[in-house]
Amino acid sequence: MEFLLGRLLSNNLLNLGLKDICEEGLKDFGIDLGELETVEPDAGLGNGGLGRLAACFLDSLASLQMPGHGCGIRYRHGLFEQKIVNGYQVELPDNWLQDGYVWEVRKPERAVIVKFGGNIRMEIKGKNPVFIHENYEPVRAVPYDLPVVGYNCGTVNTLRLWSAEADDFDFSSFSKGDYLKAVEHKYNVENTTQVLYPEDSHLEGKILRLKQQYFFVSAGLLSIVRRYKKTFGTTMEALKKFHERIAIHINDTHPALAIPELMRILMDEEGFGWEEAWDVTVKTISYTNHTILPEALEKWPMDLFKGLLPRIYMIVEEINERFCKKLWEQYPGQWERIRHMAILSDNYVHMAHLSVVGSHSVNGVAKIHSEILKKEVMSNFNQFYPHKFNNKTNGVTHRRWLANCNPSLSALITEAIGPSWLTHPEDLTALEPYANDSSFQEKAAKIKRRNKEALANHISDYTGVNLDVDSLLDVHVKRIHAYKRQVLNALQIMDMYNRIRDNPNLDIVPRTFLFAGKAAPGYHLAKQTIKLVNTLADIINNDPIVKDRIKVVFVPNYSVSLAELIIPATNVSEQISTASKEASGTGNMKFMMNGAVTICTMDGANVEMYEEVGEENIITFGLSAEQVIRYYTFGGYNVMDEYHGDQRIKTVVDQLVNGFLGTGYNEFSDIHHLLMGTNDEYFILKDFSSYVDAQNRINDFYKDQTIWRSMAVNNIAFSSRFSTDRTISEYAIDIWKIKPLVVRSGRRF
Ligand code: 26W
Repeated sequence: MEFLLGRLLSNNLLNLGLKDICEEGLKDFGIDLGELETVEPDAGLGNGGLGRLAACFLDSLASLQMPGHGCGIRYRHGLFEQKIVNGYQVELPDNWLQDGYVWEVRKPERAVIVKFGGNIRMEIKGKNPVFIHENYEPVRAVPYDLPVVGYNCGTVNTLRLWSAEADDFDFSSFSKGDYLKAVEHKYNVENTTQVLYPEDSHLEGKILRLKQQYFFVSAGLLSIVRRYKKTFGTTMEALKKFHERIAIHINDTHPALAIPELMRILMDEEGFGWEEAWDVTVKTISYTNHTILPEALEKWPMDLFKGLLPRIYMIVEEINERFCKKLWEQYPGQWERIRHMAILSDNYVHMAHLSVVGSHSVNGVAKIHSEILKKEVMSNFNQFYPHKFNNKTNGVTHRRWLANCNPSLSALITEAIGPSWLTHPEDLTALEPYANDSSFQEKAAKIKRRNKEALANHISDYTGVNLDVDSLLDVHVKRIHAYKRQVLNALQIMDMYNRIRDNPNLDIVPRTFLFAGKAAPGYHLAKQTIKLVNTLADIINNDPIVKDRIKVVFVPNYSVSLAELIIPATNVSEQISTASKEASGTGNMKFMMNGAVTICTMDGANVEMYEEVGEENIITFGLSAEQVIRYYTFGGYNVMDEYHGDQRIKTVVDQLVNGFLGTGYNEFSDIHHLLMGTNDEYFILKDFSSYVDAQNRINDFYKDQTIWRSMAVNNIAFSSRFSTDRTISEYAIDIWKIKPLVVRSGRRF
């Protein structure tokens, strides 16, 4: 449902082997490619990690010459633009299509009709019941195709984005003279794909979102089946082999309606019986889970679901009935267990349950996350379907996130180890010996500094803050969320500030704390967190006692393009989620690839980064996932022990509400409540002390630049496992059973 593409121009040039020559050619005309690029709008058709992962997958699929395509929604408005006014987030619509979009090709001849609402009539034809959908609202789905260009291989796949369109006039209404009704109809239909929902970890049960889900799923499946029949024939024989030639992957539960929709098409349109259709469906579909936060697990009120999708509801009911019957056979009398696993229960349709039941593979996105799925969140399902569960650790495309966004570092790497790493990221490990090569270290450090200068220019343009390019750049960028613990970082900065005020000669390396990220518009705590960071920036950056040794900056409107500027300049990467909560993280990998040192909890993919790079090259702290889960299950934690037991903690918590920050007393009351009113649900205060210790270790390592630089180079070398080339190869072999389809043998550059 989301593809967070960012800009395509320079990435496509890189993958086509044309970037250098274009850069040179444009120079002759006095045009800078980097500047020209900024004319392209960022395609922000995603919220964060999940959508960006999908975009990285597309790059690796094409670059590995795999026949794999994307299917999504052409939102008229992508994720909102963030402005900061007086320290507060303000949302503006993202009008990314206003000047047209050069990469898309509209294909009106491939349009399909998606049907909403109405009623279902059953007829008996011969001996079999057939279901006829009547009085529905037809919505025309028009595809816009974007090319997905593989790296140096000739493969160009497709990302097909669907747009809802109505005929200019609804003639039946218009002929009756009801002009307004006709225009209203057009408006309502086109509303379906108007806007991306900006919540990335909390479900708002809005009917329009369910409509979006069915809209793109139905359109996508109708177009897949149409293409399949054209290629392999329309006979029942051919259709029964559907799963041998087609694999459909659902990115979280957002497209889970693919399960009942494929059942519907096979039964109602192609004449399959239930058993045959179910066999093909389960063998076709696979599912990735991206979050275990309970508030993010999708469930839809039954009534709303039934009204919008009457035929799909009937099919889900039948899936549920047959599933519960099987559970009953396996667990006779265990009503509670069955109720917990049912697809329909408590008046809701549980989309994660539907996804597990209707697919042949369920994977998490990092080892620890997949284990938590199996042992905790989906343990019942794992017992019932142990063969379905597996892990596929996330990655990022190292072509966009190293080669394209950090061309100088990339050239230095190629100079040292040759260019094979661009297509074989595992070759990056050949850099290891360079970690202690002082000339390489020096060159890498110079590049980092130049990247900081480029970032500093942007920041002074957008925030007026002058970034000290000689300071340690400590970066916390991602969506703002309690579990990601931007608040922990802010409290630690407050403590550091208090220490400087107490001892103006405190021995610390100059540091810039950079934050960026969007808050969901209705998420008050996240919005207060942004205000808190901006308030700290105001106080600290203007305090003469600090003498510019620490600075705080919040960079507005975090996006793919901004990440491409920030990440190559970063020294310290903050990955400090409450252990067990961050499924994987992918920003963590991008920073590592660009030679930042990570300060982190043992959560998500941080655990595997630690395994790869070794304990001497990463700074870890805090409770383990096991400890966190144990506290949640058995209790035993009291935030008052932290508050009263550590003067530093008491001071910074009190400073949130005692006027110290120069704002109204209630300005940060939600944050105060998060800490003190919920018994510190995210263990921010519990982890505070070990976080401060970890920050001190960073300080000490950075003082010795030889050590620091060797850590940085080791991080680049051992990031090789986190390329989506590795991730996609695993999906291809274990789940999709697809192989490269060579369109052009031999690499040209
Ligand atoms: C229903 C609202 C909603 C919208 C989006 C709920 C949940 C989501 C996503 C599943 C949230 C998400 O982006 N999850 C992130 O997925 C990344 C890619 O796998 C992981 O790296 C992140 O850890 C995970 O938070």
